[in-house]
Amino acid sequence: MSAPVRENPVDKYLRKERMPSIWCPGCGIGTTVNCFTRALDASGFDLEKVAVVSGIGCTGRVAGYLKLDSFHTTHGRAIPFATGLKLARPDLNVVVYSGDGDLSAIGGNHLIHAARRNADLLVVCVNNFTYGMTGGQVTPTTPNPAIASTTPYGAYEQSFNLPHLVASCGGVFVARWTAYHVRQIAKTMGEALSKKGFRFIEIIAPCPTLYLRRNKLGEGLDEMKFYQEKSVVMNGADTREVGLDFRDEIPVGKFVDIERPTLEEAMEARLSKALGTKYVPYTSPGKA
Ligand SMILES: Cc1ncc(C[n+]2csc(CCOP(=O)(O)OP(=O)(O)O)c2C)c(N)n1
Ligand code: SF4
Repeated sequence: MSAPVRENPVDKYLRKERMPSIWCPGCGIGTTVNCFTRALDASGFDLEKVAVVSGIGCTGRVAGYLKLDSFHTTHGRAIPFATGLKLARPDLNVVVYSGDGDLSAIGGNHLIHAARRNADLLVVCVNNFTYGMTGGQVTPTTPNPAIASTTPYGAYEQSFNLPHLVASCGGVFVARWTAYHVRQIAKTMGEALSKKGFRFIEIIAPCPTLYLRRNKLGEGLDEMKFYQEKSVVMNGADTREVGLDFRDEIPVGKFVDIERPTLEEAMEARLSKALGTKYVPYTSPGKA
């Protein structure tokens, strides 16, 4: 007699009919999705009220594998799509899930303005330091002097320190972990899901197929060992100090957790002050 098969507690969050995923063995993206489903599981949120928006790329595929209202949008446009969704349906918890290239290269302008406005979004950025889906080109986060298909002699441009970029533009919650820190990611995602305003979680993740191979850094497991050895927990660190160098220490933790009015709150406060009784409060299907 065969033993009963136990259901994986995260199965109900996944579109299993779409499995297996496109992700390569050792890729860190799936690990982050596992953490996200665990955060949802622990949060007890009504899943009808959680929406995920992705752009393009290997990370952009996350939206398609989650059994939630999920949207796979165009390259770099996940944040404006999500901002519109949130304004139309303020009752939704809107999560943007995308890669470093999608968010900070073609989508960089949207990233900084959403943080400045304090748009009520949780943004999860899987940073593998490369354009995975299109063959390993250099991105704004590729550390100097890593090899990419477009920098065969090593990257030479200054790379973005994403936590500092977002914090300096006004993000209210900024954290970084690596794909090795699965419990911390799930806990931080849970915390961020419950907070209002522009929340940003960067997850440093392996892309064995392109970034690791090109830089002769081994397999996904080797990279996990590297994250274990090189990560330094620096909760509350000044984000100016958390930039990443090639193969040097990786500051991780929750760097920023502040309060300020969200885009919608600021708009309502300003308009009701300016217009007094003439102001008609904003209504929508999700808002009385
Ligand atoms: C307007 C436009 N330009 C370029 C592309 C090609 N493209 C698809 S995915 C991608 C890079 C994605 O990289 P990243 O966001 O780092 O995600 P990863 O694949 O590494 O997870 C690019 C340039 C596109 N789809 N649309
Ligand atoms: S190419 Fe890289 S980022 Fe894309 S699935 Fe493979 S390992 Fe992951």
